[in-house]
Amino acid sequence: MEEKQGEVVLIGTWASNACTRVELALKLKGIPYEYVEEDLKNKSELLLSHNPVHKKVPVLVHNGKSIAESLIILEYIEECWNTTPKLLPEDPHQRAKVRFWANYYDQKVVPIFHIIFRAKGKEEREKAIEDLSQVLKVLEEGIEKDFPGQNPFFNGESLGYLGIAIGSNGCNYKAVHEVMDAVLISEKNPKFLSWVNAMKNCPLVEETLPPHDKLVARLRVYLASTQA
Ligand SMILES: N[C@@H](CCC(=O)N[C@@H](CS)C(=O)NCC(=O)O)C(=O)O
Repeated sequence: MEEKQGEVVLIGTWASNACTRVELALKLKGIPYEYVEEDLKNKSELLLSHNPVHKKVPVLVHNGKSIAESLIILEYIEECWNTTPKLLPEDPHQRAKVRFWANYYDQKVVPIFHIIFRAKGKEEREKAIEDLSQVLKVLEEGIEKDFPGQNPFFNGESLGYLGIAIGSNGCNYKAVHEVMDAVLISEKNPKFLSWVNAMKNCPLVEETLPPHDKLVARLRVYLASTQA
């Protein structure tokens, strides 16, 4: 693919939560972009040249310059297109807090989903599901404490940085339940459930998340590969 100056290109793959984040931010800000679907089993020269360190998607290429890592890309978008809707709150302490919880989600929550997929046997899986509930409880309590009486997932009417960071992954929970034939996120985490359900109802999120059935099929392939 030939890169043209002045254009925004997203190198991604449809099933990736990290890529959904970037698409949500670009769409929210109304930034036109070209989407290039990457085959992760046969990585392109385009991807390898733009993300030689991690060799992962998403990569945003803006005016020929590449930015990798989804949360860093969100910050880049916010800084470059400093228009409304804003992804981050105005107050520096609130900004730090939403970054903190987005980072917590990536460090603590996301890895447990992978552990659940890779678990060998019922006992190992149940232990991981319990661990997931515990880390989500910490998230629920922390967010309630840091943002009393507020909804930090939205900036006013519009989805914000934390909503994008968590919703891109958490909103797919029903597909994960279907594939695992188990309830991973239950009423043990009622706030988390209500947060992601509210985000799922947001039309932009609905149109940007991978289609449920297509995602279920992809996750079944992933599960089969971990159990082989
Ligand atoms: N921390 C990265 C994670 C990116 C990531 O894991 N990308 C996956 C797709 S979801 C990937 O490109 N995997 C290819 C590989 O691991 O070789 C981010 O947030 O952008």
